[in-house]
This record gives sequence, C-alpha cells and structure tokens, in this order.
Amino acid sequence: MPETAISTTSKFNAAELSFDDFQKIVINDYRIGYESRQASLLGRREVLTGKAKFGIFGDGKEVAQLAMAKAFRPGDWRAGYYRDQTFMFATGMSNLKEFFAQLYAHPDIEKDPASAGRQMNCHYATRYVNDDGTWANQAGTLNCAADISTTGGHMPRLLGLAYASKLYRQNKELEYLKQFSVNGNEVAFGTIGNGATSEGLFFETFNAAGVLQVPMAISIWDDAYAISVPASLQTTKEDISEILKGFQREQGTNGYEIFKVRGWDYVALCETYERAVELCRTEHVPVLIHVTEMTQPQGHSTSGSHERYKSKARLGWEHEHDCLLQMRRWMIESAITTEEEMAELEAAAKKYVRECQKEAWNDLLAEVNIELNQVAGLIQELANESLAGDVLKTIVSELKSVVDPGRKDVIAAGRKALRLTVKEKLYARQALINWLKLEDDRNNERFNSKLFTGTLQSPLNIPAVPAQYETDAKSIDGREVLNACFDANFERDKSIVAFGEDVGAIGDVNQGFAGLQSKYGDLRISDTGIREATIIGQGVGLAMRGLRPIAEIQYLDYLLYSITVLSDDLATLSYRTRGGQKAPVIVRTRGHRLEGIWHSGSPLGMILNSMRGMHICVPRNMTQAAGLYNTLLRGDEPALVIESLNGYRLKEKLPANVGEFTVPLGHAEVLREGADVTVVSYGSTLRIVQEAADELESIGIDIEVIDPQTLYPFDSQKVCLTSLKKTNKLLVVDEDVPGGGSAYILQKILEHQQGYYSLDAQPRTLSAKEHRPPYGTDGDYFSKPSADDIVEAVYAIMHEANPAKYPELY
Ligand SMILES: Cc1ncc(C[n+]2csc(CCOP(=O)(O)OP(=O)(O)O)c2C)c(N)n1
Ligand SMILES: [Mg+2]
Repeated sequence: MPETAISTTSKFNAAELSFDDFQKIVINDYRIGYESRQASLLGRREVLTGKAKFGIFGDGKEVAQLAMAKAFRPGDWRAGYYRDQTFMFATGMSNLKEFFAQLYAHPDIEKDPASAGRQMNCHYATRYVNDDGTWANQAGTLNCAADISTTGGHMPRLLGLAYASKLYRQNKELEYLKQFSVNGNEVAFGTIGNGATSEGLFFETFNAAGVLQVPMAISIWDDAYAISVPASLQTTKEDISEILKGFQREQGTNGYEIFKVRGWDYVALCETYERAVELCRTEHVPVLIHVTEMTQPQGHSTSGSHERYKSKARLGWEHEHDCLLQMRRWMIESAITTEEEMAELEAAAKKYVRECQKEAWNDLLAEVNIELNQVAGLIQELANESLAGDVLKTIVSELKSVVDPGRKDVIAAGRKALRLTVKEKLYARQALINWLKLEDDRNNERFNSKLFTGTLQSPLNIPAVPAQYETDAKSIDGREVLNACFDANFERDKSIVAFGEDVGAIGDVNQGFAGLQSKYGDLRISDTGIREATIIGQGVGLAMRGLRPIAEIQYLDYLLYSITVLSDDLATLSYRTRGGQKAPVIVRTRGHRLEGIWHSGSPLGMILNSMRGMHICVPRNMTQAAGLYNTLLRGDEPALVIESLNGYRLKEKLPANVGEFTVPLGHAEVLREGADVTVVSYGSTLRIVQEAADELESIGIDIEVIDPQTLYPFDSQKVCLTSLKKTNKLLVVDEDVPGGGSAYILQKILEHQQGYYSLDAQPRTLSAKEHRPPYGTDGDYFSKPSADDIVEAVYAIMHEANPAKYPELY
C-alpha cells in the first residue's frame, strides 16, 4: 500500500518539521501527483485506443489537491467533481487500480467500489452502507459522497453534509449517534470548476451556507475555461472570489472566510488549506478557497482537443505553469531533491502506473474471457448438431476475433445463436438457453440492481400496523392528525429533523408542524430561505450522515425548482453506487387541486418519470399520509409524500396509535365495492370519484373505487387486476396532463398486471386538460376532472358495453 499524503503527516508547518521529514513529505506528495498525472495520460490513451469509452481527468489540478488532502481528517466528507483523482489518491480513498477499473467500467464493487462500473471515470464514492444495509462507521473513516456528472449538481448535497456537523455539535441529544460524528468536528469539502460556479445551484448553496454557518470548505478549481467557453463569458469580472467578496464575514456578521491562491504554488497551497480548514472546523464558518492559474495539459476531456479554442499564447502559458512542473522546479531549487532523484522517481512511477493499468484491464478481460469461452463452446456444440451449423461457426469465430471483447459481445452471440435455431429441438440449444438464463441473472445484478437499497431496512419490510380508534375518537382537522403524527415521531426518534419554508416558527403554511418547534427546538424544526434545491440537498447530506430529515417543499408546483437534485442526485444514489450509499430523505409537499396555475399542480407523470429510485406516495387524506410517514420514518429509502392541499381542514378521526400505525407501501385499498367499472384514482380526485360514485349508484351503476396510495411501488398485490377480473372495465382518473400519471397507471395495470386480458371495453383515462388550471372555481371546473366528468366517463364505458341499457347521454 503506497503512502498517502495524509499518512505522512497531519500538519504541514515547515517551521515545526525537521528538514528530513519535510523532504520526505514533499517527495511523497510529488510522487502521488506524478502518478496521478501518468494515470491521466495513460487513461486518455486507453480511450483513444478504444479500451475505454470516455475519459475526463484531473491533470493540471494535482498540486492543490495534495494540499487539500493534508487538511482532510477522519470523519470529513468530500462532495466534488470529476477533477479530483489526485485528492482521492492522496487521501487513500481511491487508488490507481480502482481508477483504471472504473475507466474500463468493471461492474464489480471489489474492483470499482465507487460505482461498480456504472459511472464514467473519475466519479468517486466511498461505501458507507454495509452489505446487510446497516450503516458503516463514518466518524473514523474518510468519506466521499458519490459524484454526479452534472456541473454544480453536487453543491446542494454539500450543504447538507456540512449542516450535519452543525447539528451534531449543537444538538446534544444526538450524542448517541457516535458512528457519524465526533462533536460535529467534521468538515465537508466541496470542489467545483470555475465554469460550474455560473450555475444557480452554486449560488443558492453558497448563500445558504453563509446563513447557516456550517463547516463547508469549497475549493474552486479555476482553469479559466469551461470546455471552450472562457472566463470572460462565464463570470462577472472574470473572477469568482472577487465577486463573492460581499460574503466575507466582518466583525459581528456571519459570512465566509475567502482565500485565493495559485494552483502551482505548493507551499502557499499547503499553508492556505491548513489555515482555512482549521478555521472552518473549529469555528464552523464556511470557507472559500479560490485556486487560480490551474491548467488542462490534455484539454477538457477525450471528446476534443483544446488547441481548437485556446490561443498559442494561452497554451504556452499553461505549459509553463503546469503545477507539477512548477513544483518540481521548486523542489530542485530548494535542494529538496536532485534532478537524478526525480528522474528515478518518475521512471518508477510511470512503471507502477502502467502495472496498475494492466492489472485492471486483465482483471476484467479474464472475467469476460471465461464467459466468452463458455458461450463459444456452447454455440460450437450447437453448431455440431444444428442445420445452421455454418452460420453458427461463423458466430463463434467472429466472437473469438473481437478485439477487447465485452459482455455485450458474449451475450449477443448467444442470443443470435438461439434465434438462428428457433425451430430446432436440440439438447445443445437447451444447454445454451440454460446458460444464458444464468448469465441474465448475473448481468441483471451487475447492471440493473440496487435502484433501491433493498435490504432488511427497506420500508417495504415495515410491517403493517392498522390504525386503532377509541370508540369516542375525536373528529379533528386533518392537519391536526398530521401534527399528532409528527409529534409522536419526533418524540420517538431524536434523529428526525424537519425544515423548509415557514416550517419552523409557524409550523408550515398549513400548520402540520404547529407548536413543534417550541417543543423540540429550532435545531430539529427549522425555517429555511426560499431555496427548494438546497432544501432537498440539505436533506440528502443530512440523510447520508445518519439523520432522518423531512425536507419540505411548500407546494408541489415548486418541486420543479429542486427536481435536478431529486432526479440526478437523490433518486440515483443507491443505483449509482450499487448500494454503497443511501440517503433516506422524506420529501414532504402538498399539491393537487387548489387555485390557479401555480397552486394546483399534480405533475405525477413528470415525477414518476424523473424520480425512479424514490417511493412516490399520494395519500388521499391526512390519516393515510400519517400512516405513510410512520412507515417511511422506520425504513431507509427516500420518498416523496404529496399531501392533498385541499384536505387540511376536512375532519378526520384521530387514531389512538397515530405515531405507530403504518400504511404499507404498494398496498392498494378498495374504498368502495362495485361490480360494473373499476375506477382507479389517487390523492384529491378520490373525493370527487366518491361523490360521482353516489350519483352513479342512484342510476344503477356500481363502481369499484381503488386507491393505490403509492404510485411507486404500484399495487404490489394486484388489487386492480382482481377488481378488473370482476368488472372487466377500467377508468383511471387523475388531475395530471393527459398521458401523464394516468398513462403510467394504465401501463401498470394492463401490461404489468396483465389486466388487458380481463377487459371487455376500451380502458379509459380521465385527466386534467393539457394546460394548467386557471384561477377560481370555474377555472378548476373547466380544467380538472369534476364529478360530472367522472359520472359521464363511467357512463360512456357502460354505454359502450351495453348501448341498449345505457343510451347515449347527449
Ligand atoms: C448541468 C450540466 N451542464 C453542462 C454539462 C456539460 N459540461 C461538462 S463539464 C463542463 C465544463 C465545466 O467547466 P468547469 O466547471 O470550469 O470545470 P473544468 O472542467 O474546467 O474543471 C460542461 C459544460 C454538465 N455536465 N452538466
Ligand atoms: Mg474550468
């Protein structure tokens, strides 16, 4: 195991170190940086020769990352982007072999622990979820939240990672969570490119961290470009720390400490990081380290060359200011080393990197070759018996001559062979089928598994506990049922926190949290600024660090402002780490019909399409919502709960076990039995469906009303299908756009549950109009499904089935 930058020293203070120690540290740092550079050079070659698909590397950013690594301590977190390989090597959170394994997309967590081949290269993560789903210790380890490819997309999560330290330090009730923190001493390190600071997510995060005063250390790697676009077109005054100066804290104000340092000045970088991070850690003040004069020796990525858009003068400057070149010069000038020693070190480093690369490639190739030989043998045997022998033999020879074969080649050859012999009943064919089935399972595991953590802690395993009612149970406002539910859960589990716009002092705009801030304190129930993306990011970071956040988005219509974080970061987390990381955030919001274009949204199609990887809960009333919260707060997977905006003041009975009863995910409920038409709906529309059902009953039509309660998962017990087998007719009602949530439900029932075979009439959907609803009662009536619409839609289905009995209405 090579030495990391951390293991050699915990302090970089030239005055305190002997020259020998100092020399050793510097030389070791240079070695790490130089190996990293070789990995970048070799990595690019591997892409250009076709062994890997795409490459993006950290060359030109090495020296600052060596300095940053020195300030990184056990318990700390990184949330960064694709330039950080040197930091990862220097801390020991990754190594060269893993670097190449990921470049080759090795789908094995042993080889690529960050993503099991699922992510592009230089996307890092440490694994903090054990195989059985429990949390690994984070307080004593170095931690890296899983990278994503979107520029700036990781910033909101960084806020949450830093905020967790604040809660762990200030809320003494959390002391029992020892595996996550030591008195909140952990710093969350963020890295971001100069170009990506143009993103709104960067500014939103930056401001929020200044307000919250959290230990967040943001490094900006400034190479003056964002692919081809220069700083002049990215940043006002071409200088991000200059324009952020207003955030500098002053006597008596909150704010930041801002540092600016050049990316090739090793000593200045080491000193800056030590000073900045110490301040951040002890005082919980956010710091910005703007690292300027960085370069891109190989250009942005393997997708194109920077000679196209950088001037000769700029390229010459970059060459001269290459950080490793500068560090090397300084080392020789300061007599830390000699030209000969450096040449020796560099030759050894080159050789070592090459070895790591070869081993990583051979590891993958060896696995693929075993499978390739197996399938080739099976196809060859089939060729010996089959009428299509000649073609099959060609498949085998072509397969064996593929340069750098992959699993795609192996499986495609096997499937082709089966198609060519479809009419032959041969033993060898069956053997090939059996083998392909086995491989299919393995490949599913490799490429398609872990959308959810799916362990014993999954909310799907939380047992159903029915709501109990005293005989004289009170009827109270729906919001009070929720309030009682939250109260019980905050009492039960000290790690639960809730935050959002107006959530703290007034207990949210509909008073679900009313009175709870004064009862549990403002560290647990808090107000935030108007910043939906970072409300979710705050949740993601907290949940990664063992807390149980309820992150509130005030109205469903504003979920759009956070959809990047939900879709790119939260929903993909388990999948992109193949179960190595989890963030059980509960996103609470309220939606469906109310008034006007931005307070009546129900965009379930958008949500379902963009958030696979989260449970999507659509309770029809506050009691069902409470039961879902009780389930989710006991499980470990992320979820969105959409409460019915117009239901807070409707009366509901208070369950005696309001904090304990559970509504299981994926359990559809039959709300009303009927033999004529199955009507599936959810959320606010259900009340209107019930109203329509009464009128329909009066004209002799009995509808069966089903509430799936959660759209993801959808009706695991196929309650809809059972109903359809009885009624043979289906209507799906929702208030999304046509072809939105209702199309999803139709696909689930007709295709997934095979409801198609039980239909006697055309299945129908009744949704809202394509535009958003205008303001006012009439706007609602003419845009969203009304009781009239539902009665007539059901009637039309009955008319289709029996026109004599149900003549056309009009
Ligand atoms: C949201 C988003 N927009 C655009 C891209 C495409 N893209 C990838 S890297 C990049 C440039 C980033 O420049 P900068 O932040 O300066 O980082 P650098 O690569 O220079 O280190 C762009 C535009 C992306 N990945 N994500
Ligand atoms: Mg840049």
